[in-house]
Amino acid sequence: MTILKTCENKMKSGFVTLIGRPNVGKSTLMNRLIGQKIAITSNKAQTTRTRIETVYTDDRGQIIFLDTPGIHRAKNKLGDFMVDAARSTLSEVDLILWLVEPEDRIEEKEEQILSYLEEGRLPVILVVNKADTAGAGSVAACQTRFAARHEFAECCAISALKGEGVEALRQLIFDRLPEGPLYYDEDSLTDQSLRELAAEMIREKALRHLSKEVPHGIAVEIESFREEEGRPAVIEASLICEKESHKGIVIGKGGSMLKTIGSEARRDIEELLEGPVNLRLFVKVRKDWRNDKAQLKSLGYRKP
Ligand SMILES: Nc1nc2c(ncn2[C@@H]2O[C@H](COP(=O)(O)OP(=O)(O)OP(=O)(O)O)[C@@H](O)[C@H]2O)c(=O)[nH]1
Ligand SMILES: [Mg+2]
Repeated sequence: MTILKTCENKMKSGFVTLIGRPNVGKSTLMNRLIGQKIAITSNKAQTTRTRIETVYTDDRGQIIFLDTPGIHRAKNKLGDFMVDAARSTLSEVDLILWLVEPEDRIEEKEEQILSYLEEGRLPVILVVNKADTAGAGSVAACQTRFAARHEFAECCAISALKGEGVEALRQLIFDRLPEGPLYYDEDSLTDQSLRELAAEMIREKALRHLSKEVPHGIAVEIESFREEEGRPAVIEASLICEKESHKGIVIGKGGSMLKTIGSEARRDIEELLEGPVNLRLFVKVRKDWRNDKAQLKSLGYRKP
């Protein structure tokens, strides 16, 4: 993204992070807020592994959103990296959106988040997501439970999935941001490269189709990415799994699992590149890569 040096009068702008426990709907909400699918989503916890920056610009100004991995008790080095990536955004932003679900109680992960919030003095909006799954009474009770533990700048209820309450939230965000310049070109959308987005789309299909511990041990590495005028783009990618016994599951009977992941991912990547794609997938094993510092680094799980 190119940084614009011009400064517009009376425009609002700033950085906003989305935090919360895994699976609460942070990535779904960020995609809604910018009106495009950039971050992958799934019903499996710990889908997002790195911080993802996106930009929303309209005549009110510009919001830079940071989607983050869910806060959880890390069980390996990848988990440590993820929690660090989420926590570090808290010192870089103007405003925090803390997402919870209507039935959530203040338990270990919530205590962890509260302790992070207490370290800074930034305004926090409590966002009760998945309001479509609960009655108004549960939503109000949830807000009361959380408001008893932290002084929120605002509380709101939304459904990121259905889009309900999302424009009202966008307005609340603009109301809270300072006047400032457009940090990025108004056409900017994300800091993620096409390679990174393609790899994530493949990982999303793996998360959606594989079960138990297998998808959590999957990483995707783009081996080659060739775009040529007038020809389908050729992308070769490897699905990395952490155990030999997972390899066969990822390939599936007669290659059926790999075929499903590949054809669904190809459709998404074709939409992204706006043209035909020839996607070739391979499966590799890198034993216990989630606990191997060098492997994590080479797979892109490193601090910027
Ligand atoms: N019913 C309902 N489901 C939702 C809503 N928002 C998100 N979901 C679902 O919740 C699941 C998790 O959504 P994600 O956006 O991947 O959650 P996340 O907080 O980014 O999760 P991590 O990346 O693992 O931390 C997905 O199956 C979404 O479709 C909502 O408003 N209502
Ligand atoms: Mg996510």
